[in-house]
Amino acid sequence: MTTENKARTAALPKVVLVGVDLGLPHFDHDLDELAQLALTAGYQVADRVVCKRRAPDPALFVGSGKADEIKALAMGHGASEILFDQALSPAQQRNLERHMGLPVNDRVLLILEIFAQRARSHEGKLQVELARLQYLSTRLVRRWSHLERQSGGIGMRGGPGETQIELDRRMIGDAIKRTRERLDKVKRQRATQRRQRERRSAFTVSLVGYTNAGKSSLFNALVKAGAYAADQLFATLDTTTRQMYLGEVGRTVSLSDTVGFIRDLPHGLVEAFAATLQEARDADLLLHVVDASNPGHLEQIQEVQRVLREIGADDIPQILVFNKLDAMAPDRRPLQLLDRMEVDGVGLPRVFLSAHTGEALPVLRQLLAGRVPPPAGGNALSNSDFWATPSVEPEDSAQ
Ligand SMILES: Nc1nc2c(ncn2[C@@H]2O[C@H](COP(=O)(O)OP(=O)(O)OP(=O)(O)O)[C@@H](O)[C@H]2O)c(=O)[nH]1
Ligand SMILES: [Mg+2]
Repeated sequence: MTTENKARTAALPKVVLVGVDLGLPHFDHDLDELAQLALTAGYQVADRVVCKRRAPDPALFVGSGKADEIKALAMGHGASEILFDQALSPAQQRNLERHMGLPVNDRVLLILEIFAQRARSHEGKLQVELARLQYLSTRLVRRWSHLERQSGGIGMRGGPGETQIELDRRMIGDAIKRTRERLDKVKRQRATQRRQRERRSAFTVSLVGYTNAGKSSLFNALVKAGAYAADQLFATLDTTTRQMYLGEVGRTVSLSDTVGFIRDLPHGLVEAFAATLQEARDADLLLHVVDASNPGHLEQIQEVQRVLREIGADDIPQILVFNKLDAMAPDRRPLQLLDRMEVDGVGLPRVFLSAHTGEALPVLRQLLAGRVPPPAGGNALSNSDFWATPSVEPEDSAQ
């Protein structure tokens, strides 16, 4: 780390990360993903606490002894905030803040914060705004109980606070309605653009995948566009679409880079980003990009499949792109760069490649070329025909 970087990091607010192992299979014992989310949101991680519980404590999520321990640790580090890996209920968050005397937030808010920092386009901003308003509407009571305590005093019970809550609820409700209407308008514009594309009978391919898998890097490698790729979670929030010429078949297909998925993606965000994700929903083919060098990549695949089901895109043909081949340990390198892998009972073509070095990129292009039906007017194939003619033979997968 350079001196300049060190100084910059030292100035960032410190946080203590907390993860509670409830025996769920996807629990991240090292809290690495939460740490990366925290870094992306502009915090520095002072310490990590992991504890085991059979079930969350309804009041504090952790036991009160553990809460004391976390508080002492946070004090010792001079931390200004505590971040939980799991979603906290409004009551748990409120109780924890009282107990700790520090702001306590969860993964959901962290993701919302990153989205808010990243949103660039009109549509992206509206989407984040909607998700934030929805999140806020469930936490309103907390904010106002805080104000009540301040302005309360003897003889001032209830009254003003409650009116304020009512007023605020209504304002938030109105704001949600307005934001939704504006988003609907953008959605209609998108639909028009899509129809125009369809009229040109463009074959559309969408890049989907877990955040940081390398979707934008692959997008750039395929179309030589300048999409923002960075070692941050949610580097991309807006869908970018470019035409990609497949010289192999003399056809142009339309390629879209999309927002990344993540475990426990706040539900409001999935809903808010439905317009962006619509691009994936309407694609003829999905390139599901996977960071093959990530030890948790199998769980990440499952998470992406879950979101695809949620947005109704699970019936679209998929090619698995196992990216970051260059970063895989030599003993994990597959013997074949092209094979099939079973996901949710379906055998999917899988290609190992590196968006960085360009290794095996031509294999993917070939695979794509083999899947693009001839231009309209020619012998156009339906999706099912397209899927019934795999150019790759089923094989036992290497992993
Ligand atoms: N070693 C290696 N790193 C890669 C490769 N492709 C992408 N990366 C790195 O992985 C990180 C994430 O890449 P992005 O292309 O931004 O990933 P993304 O899937 O678009 O991420 P989000 O937009 O945040 O969802 C960056 O640091 C890239 O440099 C690759 O083939 N090899
Ligand atoms: Mg990206």
